[in-house]
Amino acid sequence: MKCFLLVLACALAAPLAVRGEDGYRLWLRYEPVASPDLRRHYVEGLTRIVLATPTGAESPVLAAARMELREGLDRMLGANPTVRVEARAEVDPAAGSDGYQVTVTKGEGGPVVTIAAARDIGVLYGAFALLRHLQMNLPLSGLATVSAPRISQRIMNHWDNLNRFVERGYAGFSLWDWYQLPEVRDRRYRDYARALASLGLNGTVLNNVNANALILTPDYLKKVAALADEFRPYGIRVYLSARFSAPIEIGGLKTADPQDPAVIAWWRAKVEEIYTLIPDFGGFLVKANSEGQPGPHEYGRTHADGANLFADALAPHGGLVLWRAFVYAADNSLDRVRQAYRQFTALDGQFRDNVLLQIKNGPLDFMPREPFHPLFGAMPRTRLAIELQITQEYLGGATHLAYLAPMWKEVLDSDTFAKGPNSTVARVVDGRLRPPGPSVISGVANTGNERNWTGHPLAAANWYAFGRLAWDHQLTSQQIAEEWARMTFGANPRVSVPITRMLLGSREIVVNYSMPLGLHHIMAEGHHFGPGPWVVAGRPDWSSNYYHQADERGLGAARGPAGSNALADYAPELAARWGNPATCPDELLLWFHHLPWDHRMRSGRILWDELAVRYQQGVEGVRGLQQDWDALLGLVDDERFQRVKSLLRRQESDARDWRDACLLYFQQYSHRPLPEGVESPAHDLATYQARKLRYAPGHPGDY
Ligand code: GCW
Repeated sequence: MKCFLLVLACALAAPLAVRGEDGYRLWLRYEPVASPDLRRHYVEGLTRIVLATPTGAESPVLAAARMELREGLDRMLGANPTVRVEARAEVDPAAGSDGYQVTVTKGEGGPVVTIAAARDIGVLYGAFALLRHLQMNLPLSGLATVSAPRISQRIMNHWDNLNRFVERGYAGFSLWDWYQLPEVRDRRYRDYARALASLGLNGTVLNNVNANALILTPDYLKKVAALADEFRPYGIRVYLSARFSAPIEIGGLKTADPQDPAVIAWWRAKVEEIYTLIPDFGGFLVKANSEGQPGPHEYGRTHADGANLFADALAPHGGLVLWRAFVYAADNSLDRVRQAYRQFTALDGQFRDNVLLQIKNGPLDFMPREPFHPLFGAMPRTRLAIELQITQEYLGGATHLAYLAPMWKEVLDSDTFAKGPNSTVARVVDGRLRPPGPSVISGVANTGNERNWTGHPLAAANWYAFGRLAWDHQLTSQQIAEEWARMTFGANPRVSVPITRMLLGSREIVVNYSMPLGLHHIMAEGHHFGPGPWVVAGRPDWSSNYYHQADERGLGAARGPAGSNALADYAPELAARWGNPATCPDELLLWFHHLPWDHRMRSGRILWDELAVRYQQGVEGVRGLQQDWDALLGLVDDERFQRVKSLLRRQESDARDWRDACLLYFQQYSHRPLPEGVESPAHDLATYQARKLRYAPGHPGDY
C-alpha cells in the first residue's frame, strides 16, 4: 500500500515536476487566465455567445467554431457559456464574404456577444479572434470589431515530397503520412487545420512544386481527398502542385504539348476526376521550365499557353492556376534577376482570368534582403500573387532565430510606382491595382512532424506572422510579434515585451552577419546553410561571384546601365533613386552597385570598414539576443528556455563563422586590415573553405 501510494504520488507529481511546454499547441494554448479579476471580467461578459449567419443553419464549420469556443473558454476561464446558432440577415458590409462582425449587446439576462458573418467560415474566424483577444488578456470593451481579409486566397505551400522529405524543411518530415492515408487520419491533420483557420488561412498546396506526377494517380487522389475532408470544417481548400509532363508519365501519352488535343482532354478528365473526389478543390500550382522542371517550352509554347491549358480545365469548377514566375535558365546570358521579368512582361494580358502569376518577393530567391520583384510593377493586365518563404532556407533554417514579418512588410509596403505613388506591392497583390477577381498570397511552409511543428520554438512566429499578414497586410510587425509572444508565452509583459523585442531585431541581425549591405547569394552550396562566398558551382548563376563580383577594385553587383541594367526593370523614380550610390539605401547598395573598397559610406567609413563593422554588428546582435533570453530564466518554462538557449549559442557560433569566412574571403581583394572593434577571425580562410556540412536538413541532394 505504501508503495502504491508512493507510485501514485510520483505519477501525480512527475508531470508537474518536469512540466514543460513542448510547443505542440502553438499559439492556441488557452492557458487559464492568471488574474482573478480579469477572469471574473471575462466570465461575466461572456455568458451568452451567438453565432449568426444569414440562414442560421448548422454546419461542420459552425460545429468547429462552437467546439473551439467551448474548449478555449473552458480552459481559460473554467466557464461554459451558452453558444447558440441564430439566423441573422444583417452583417456589417465591411465584413465582406469571409470576414466577421463581433458585437456586444445588452440582453435580458446579461450581455450577449454575437459573432455574425455572411458565411459560416467568417463565424469561425470571429471565434478565433475572440479567443485571441482573451489570450492577450485584453478587456472586453475592445471586443466589438469588424474584420475582413484583404486577400481572398491565403495559402500555405508545402514543398513536401511523397516520401515525406520536405525540400527546404527543417522541422522533421512531412506532416502528411501518405503511406497510411487514406485510412489512418492523424489527429494532427485536424490540429493543422485549426492552426490555419485561427489565422484566417484558407488554402494549402500539399506537395512540392518540384512535383511528382504520382500525386495525380487515383490512389493518391484518394489520400488527398482524405486530407481535404479533414480540413474542410476549417474552411481550407486543398491545392496540388501539378507536374507538367504528367500526361506522359502517368497518362501514357507521348507528349505534354499544351495544344495537343489528347493532352487537353487528359487534363480535363483528370480535373473532372479530382472534383468528383474533392468538390472544393482549389486548383494547381505549377513550376515549369525552371530548375529542371518540364514545361511548355519543350513544345515551343509559352508560359501563357501552359498556364491556360490548366486554366481551361479548371475554370468550369471554379479552380485556380498558380503559375510560378520563378523561372531562370543557366544558358541565358541575361542577369538572372532580369530573366523572369523579360519573359513574363511579354505575356501580360495573355493569361486566363483564373490564372495568377505567383511571384517570389524578390527577383532572385528569398535572400535575407532583396528589393521587391519588378514584375509587381510591370504586368497591369495580369493577376499577380506573392510567394513568401516562411521556411528559413537562407536565414539559418530552424537553427537560427529570424522573425520574418519585417522582411515581408518591407516588400509589401514597397512602392512600385506602377500607377503613380502609393502603388505598393500589397495593393497590387490584394487586387486594388489590377483586374478584379481572386487574389492570392502564398507562404512556403516551415512545418514538419517535429512535436512543436516548426523546430525552433520561436519559428512558429513566422507561420503566425504569415497568416496574420495574409489576412491584413496593414498590421505591423510589432503588433503581430506581440500577439504571438503573448499567446505563446503568456500575457506577462516581463516575458512578452522582451520576446517581442528579440523577434523584431532578429532578421536584421541575420542580414548583418550573413549578407549585409545588399550582398546576396554568397551562401554555401546545396544546403545553403552558412557562408560560401567562394562557391564556384557547375553553372555561373549558382556561383557566388556572379553576385558579389568582388575584385581588386571593389565589391557588389553592377546592375546599372554599365552593368546588367536590372535597374531599368523598375519605375524611373526607383531607377533614379537606386541608380545613384548617394541616394541608394545602404541596405541595397551592393545589390545594385559595384563600388570601390574605399567608397565613402553614409556612416563616414569606407566600404570595406563598413562591411566589416556590419558583420561584427551581426555577431554582437546575436549576443544581445542571448542576453535578452538569459534574462527570461525562470519566467519561461524550462523546456523551451533550454532549447532556445542552446539554439542561440549555436547561432552565435554560426554568426562568427559567417563573419570570419566572408571577411577573410573579401580581404583577399580589399587588402585592408580589419577596422577597430572587429574581432580577428578564429581560423584561416582555407579552414572555412574546407568545411563540409553533411546531411544538412532540407537539402534534396542529401536524400
Ligand atoms: O530557393 C530555391 C530552392 C529550391 C526550390 C526553388 C523553387 C522547390 O533552393 O529548393 O525548389 O527555389 O522555389 O522552386
